[in-house]
Amino acid sequence: MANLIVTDLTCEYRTNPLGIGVRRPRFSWKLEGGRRGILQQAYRLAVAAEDGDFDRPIWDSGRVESGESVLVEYGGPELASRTKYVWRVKVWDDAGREAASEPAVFETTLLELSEWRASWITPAASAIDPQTDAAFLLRKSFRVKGGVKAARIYATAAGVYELYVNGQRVSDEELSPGWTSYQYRLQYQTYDVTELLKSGDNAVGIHLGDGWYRSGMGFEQLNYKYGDRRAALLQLHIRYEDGTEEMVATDASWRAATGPVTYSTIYNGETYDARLERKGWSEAGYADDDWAPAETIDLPMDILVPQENWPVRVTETIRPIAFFVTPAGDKVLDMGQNMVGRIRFTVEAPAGTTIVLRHAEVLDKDGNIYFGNLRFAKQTVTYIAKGEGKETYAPRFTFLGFRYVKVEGWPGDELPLDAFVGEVMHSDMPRTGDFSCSDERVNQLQRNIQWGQRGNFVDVPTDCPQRDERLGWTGDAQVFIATALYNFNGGPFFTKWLRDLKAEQRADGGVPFVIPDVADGHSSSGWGDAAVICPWTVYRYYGDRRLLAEQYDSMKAWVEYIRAQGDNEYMWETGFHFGDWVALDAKEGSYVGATPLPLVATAYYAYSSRLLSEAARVLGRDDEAAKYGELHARVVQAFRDEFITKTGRMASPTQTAHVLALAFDLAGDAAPRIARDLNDLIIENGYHLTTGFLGTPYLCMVLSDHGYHDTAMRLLLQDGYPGWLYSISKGATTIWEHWDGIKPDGTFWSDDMNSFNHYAYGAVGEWMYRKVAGLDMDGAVPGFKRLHIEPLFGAGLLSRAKTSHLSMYGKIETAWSIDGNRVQVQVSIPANTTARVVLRGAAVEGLSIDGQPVGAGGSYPAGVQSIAATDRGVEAEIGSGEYRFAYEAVNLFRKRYTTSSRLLELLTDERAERAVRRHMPHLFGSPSLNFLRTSTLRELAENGMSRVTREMVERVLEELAEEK
Ligand code: RAM
Repeated sequence: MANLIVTDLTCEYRTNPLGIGVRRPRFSWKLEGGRRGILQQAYRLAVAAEDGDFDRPIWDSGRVESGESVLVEYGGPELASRTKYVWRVKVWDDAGREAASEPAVFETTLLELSEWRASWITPAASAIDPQTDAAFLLRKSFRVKGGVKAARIYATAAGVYELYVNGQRVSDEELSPGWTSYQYRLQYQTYDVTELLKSGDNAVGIHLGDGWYRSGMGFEQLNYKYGDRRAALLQLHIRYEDGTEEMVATDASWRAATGPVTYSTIYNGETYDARLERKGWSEAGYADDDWAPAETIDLPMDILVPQENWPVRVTETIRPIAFFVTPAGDKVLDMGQNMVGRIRFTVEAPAGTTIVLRHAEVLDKDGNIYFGNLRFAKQTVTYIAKGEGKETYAPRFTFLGFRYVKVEGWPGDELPLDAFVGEVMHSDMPRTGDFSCSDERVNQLQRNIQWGQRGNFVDVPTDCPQRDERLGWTGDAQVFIATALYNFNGGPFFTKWLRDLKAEQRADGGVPFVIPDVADGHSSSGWGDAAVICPWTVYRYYGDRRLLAEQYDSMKAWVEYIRAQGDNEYMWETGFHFGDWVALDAKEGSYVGATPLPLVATAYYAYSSRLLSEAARVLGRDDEAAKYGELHARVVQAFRDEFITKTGRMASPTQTAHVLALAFDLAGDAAPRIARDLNDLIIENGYHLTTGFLGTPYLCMVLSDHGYHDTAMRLLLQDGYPGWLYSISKGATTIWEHWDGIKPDGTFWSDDMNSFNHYAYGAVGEWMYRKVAGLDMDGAVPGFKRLHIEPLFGAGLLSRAKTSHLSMYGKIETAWSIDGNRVQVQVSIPANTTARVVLRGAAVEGLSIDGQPVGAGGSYPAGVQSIAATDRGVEAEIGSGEYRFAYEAVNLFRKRYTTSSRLLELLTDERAERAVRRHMPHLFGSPSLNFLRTSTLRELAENGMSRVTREMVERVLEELAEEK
């Protein structure tokens, strides 16, 4: 038997992190090794001082009988500030094997605010106009004696900054300090600069741009600014071998100037005049006599928090795939991908040559580059060459959303492709998910979802990355979070954002539309619910109880806010709501879908009160669990009384009304009928959806959950308008804001709100993982400790699907393939987890595992605890390891209606088709149903059809029989 290994040690989600600011950090590790069914029996955690002397540990948990291996809290004496610790873990598994990890480290940051000695500084107003558009340079020289043991910089800015020591960039982190609700919280960063210091003269430099702080943020040109004056704050701590320490901090002795960046904002881009570069400005010995003095400025210190989110980085570079000249005569580069980040280019040009890059997402139907949807955002980068040979440049204080770049002023007629490179920027979250299947269009959809996530996870979960908006829309975040967390590890990302949400929540519990709040509006149903849904989802995916506990009051305040609205405590019928935003059933000229707002609002009210009650239960607040459980039950009752008829139909005929009632379990006994009605609605609409932001995320999920997975699959694979694959047929490489962003005739939906990189509809990704590929977690246990694997196959429309998710326990994989009735399901289950595998259409006889037949009642292969027949197929309980199941499926693709096959027969003959045309003319004539060509009818007949159609078809069949 191979050895047990304990590996992948992380502290607060990170590997060997610097800058840990929590007092009780949490540790996670993974087990691996050599046999199936591994469960951790016990662990022993130890934390030692920097010297790694575990004989004299700072904390030793002793052997703890526990299966916990994720986010296990430090339990030792108080940790010291700015201190490195070494930790390790030993584990025992259920077979009595033991394993000890390699040591890992974490380092605390400034744990007390009082440790901040630095002052906020900015160029002296008397010398440099504080309102100048130009970025500032701030510098300071200092001496270092020999023998530096360690040196750290703690720094932040009101603005965005880049940090240099002795002429070198200190870090590859971009757009620091990121965007938070600056009035309440501002992240500072920790950098290890030990290697950059030298004995003797040194210098530190800060390049300071406007960023989110002063750029002017907010849609419709709100141009909200946090403050007028940019400033920087920095503290460098040098620790010498001899035990002494020195500190360099921002104060009035620093020197200030403006530099080559003459303009930069988030929406508009950056202007860089290379002739204004100050060569060597962050090096020792640079003559800064003609620089201005810095002055201190009074900005708050109590808003400082250590970096919480993954930093933004360039995570990938891509080359343009083409250069072309448009019909309008513009020189344009095609990056081949709608991306977010920037272009870096290298040029040789005479001094003063001005090169202008204008960034856009799409071409119009004539092939010209289209800027209309950017609204007021200029997304323009201007570079003025210094004329000293090869010059390389990329903007620093902005990011752009684009696939096409119009280049003006480039020397020469052609744009040489190798002079340009696209740098993709976003929060550098570890990628945790993959999905692929036999339909390449769906694979493109998955790529588009992931690109959409990357482009809109630039420190804040935004609606879009290109126009004058790029805001942390709460509704978009809540619909997408479940998909997001399959794709990338979003623990730290959402921790930071939710703390901002909590900080900006109103006293009455109302939640701003966007977080950070720069938009002046609050508390729409489906948007404010992010306060509840997001912390709950993070808890579900990572078992992060601490975040749930932290956010609990915010969750509760939101539910209480709803309760206080209007006269009816159990419904939400008042106020402004975005509703089923941009749904296709919206009235002409409106963005708000046809689903009644009180229905939407009450549905979300029910859902949020249920999650709140569950959160209370998890946190051991039993009274509140009961209280909100009761509230939930009453809201559900009110919903039923108002929105479901006595005979069990939805009173509102929209797809989204049906979807929400089912998704949030509001329908009770009426659920089967409502699900069937929804299925009918979809089929009668020719397998097209009409749903918007709130209905779409759950549409396929509720169909699959209520026995209509085939319909869900047909919706997914619909490549006509509207549907997910429609945009792909139009060449999309990201998810669009509107189903008809580009219409079938090539024209645009409209200029005023038409993003081509909006992740909301990418929320279908969760269903692809959970239902199509079958990689899901058990409802009762958080963090993927207990897995539920149940691929639904679906009408033979795909022949295979494959997915993986890197959970906190390790990598989960599922893969299935179908050939005729022959089904193969392969799974890989990480150590210290267990899984229930449901094999649809399988029988115990005829099932094999790893090529070995499983006899009824026989003994099971290693790792398999039980195998049982159910009405769905076979259920196997397994432990960790890799397994290959194979079987002949029975009844997998059952025909739903017997009339279908008869109709199909009839339709093969012309006489019958004529009869159908005669008896069901509306199927062919009516505009709403004109999709129903005979071929469609035949397809319906083959794959099950709606109630209405079925009844009519039956009538036709009867009459045909009589004619005979
Ligand atoms: C727009 C954005 C965003 C949406 C709001 C309601 O500004 O498209 O995605 O959440 O409207």
